[in-house]
Amino acid sequence: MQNRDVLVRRMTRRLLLGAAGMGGLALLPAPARAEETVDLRVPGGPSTRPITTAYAQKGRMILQRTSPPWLETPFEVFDKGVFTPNHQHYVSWHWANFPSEIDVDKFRLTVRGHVNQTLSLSTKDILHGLPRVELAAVSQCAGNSRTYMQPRVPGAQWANGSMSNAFWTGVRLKDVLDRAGVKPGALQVRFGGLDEPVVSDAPKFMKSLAIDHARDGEVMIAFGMNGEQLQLLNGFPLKLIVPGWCAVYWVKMLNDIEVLDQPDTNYWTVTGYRVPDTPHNTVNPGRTGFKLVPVTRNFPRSFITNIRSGDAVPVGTPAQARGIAFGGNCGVARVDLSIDSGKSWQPTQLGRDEGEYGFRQWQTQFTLPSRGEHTLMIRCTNTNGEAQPDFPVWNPAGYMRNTIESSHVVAA
Ligand SMILES: Nc1nc2c(c(=O)[nH]1)N[C@H]1C(S)=C(S)[C@@H](COP(=O)(O)O)O[C@H]1N2
Ligand SMILES: [Mo]
Repeated sequence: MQNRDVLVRRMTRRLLLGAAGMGGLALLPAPARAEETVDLRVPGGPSTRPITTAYAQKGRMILQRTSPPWLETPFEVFDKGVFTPNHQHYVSWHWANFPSEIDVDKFRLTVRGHVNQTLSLSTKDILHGLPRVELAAVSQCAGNSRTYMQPRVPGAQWANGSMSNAFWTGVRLKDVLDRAGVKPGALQVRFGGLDEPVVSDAPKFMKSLAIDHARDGEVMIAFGMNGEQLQLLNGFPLKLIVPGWCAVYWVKMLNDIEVLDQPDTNYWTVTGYRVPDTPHNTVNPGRTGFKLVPVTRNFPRSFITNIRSGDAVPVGTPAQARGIAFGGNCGVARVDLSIDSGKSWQPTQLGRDEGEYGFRQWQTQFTLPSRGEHTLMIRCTNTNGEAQPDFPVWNPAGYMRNTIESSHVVAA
């Protein structure tokens, strides 16, 4: 990320060139030929998925569904650095009906509802009329890692790659709301994008935030990711960034902001994306009668990225372990490794802090004392003192899966 200013200048110029750079992207690729597959090591299978390179602006991705696209970041990408390259940033949409081409000269972001003045902002207004802010943040689908839930639950069978970290550039949502002038009595702010349901009686995708959250000065409207304009599949030209919160709130192709003085009753806010109101949102399979609440923030997680289950590790000599962690809704305080199935833990060294909402690299050396099978475990504790659970989170919708991750290795 050197030369950030140069990158942002270049991005700005390109964004203002209009649709030229985005014109006519083919969103529906040729049917995937499963020439290359990846083994996600899903207990009980099916374990393999095709790899695709057929999507506009995207490189090698795991194909979970063709249309609307669900493209997963291959796990080895997380071993290469804390910022997920744009061409491998995961993709998820609810409805297939979204534009493949956007004329940025015609594009407008509307701010309306319980405000003094309705706004219709062009991309130029956003790029040049408001203070610019930048921040690293992990976008994680609430369904990330769902495929590892046991018993299995319906929904996108994501492995651990429906998460990505980027350095976002944009403007504060607060500044945009202030310009419209929020009236007293405002309760929530609802966000919608250019995508539409494929059938008319299905609910348009929208999400809302409480008014104080929307005005916290951190929630932003991004036009850049990792020093380039947003990729189309990731929400070009504007995307809401809600640092520390689940990606379902990060509305893509954002073109409508509505300040509400009544609670939002739309499907995606009151019915979709809900979890048990229990610690860690977990319940025992089969249990019923619990209260459901909306998914909200992220929780701390950590992964070993350079060693996989089944790998051989030399016995009696130091080996290197490394990976990534994130604190959820705050920074990473520590990441600890266990090489004896969780009986004892050793601290790891944390890499550079790129911002509390982003990935943090960790690394350490360890020595396996004896031949045979060993279980490595990795545990993140965040700056609020919250650690990963040592049991697997489970709920019927398969959201917010979390546990201390294990790798079973063989010392030889
Ligand atoms: N407009 C719009 N925004 C959306 C969605 C959507 O369907 N439409 N899906 C949400 C969900 S559930 C996820 S996980 C993220 C995925 O963002 P990405 O494709 O940029 O990775 O977008 C969120 N924002
Ligand atoms: Mo999601």
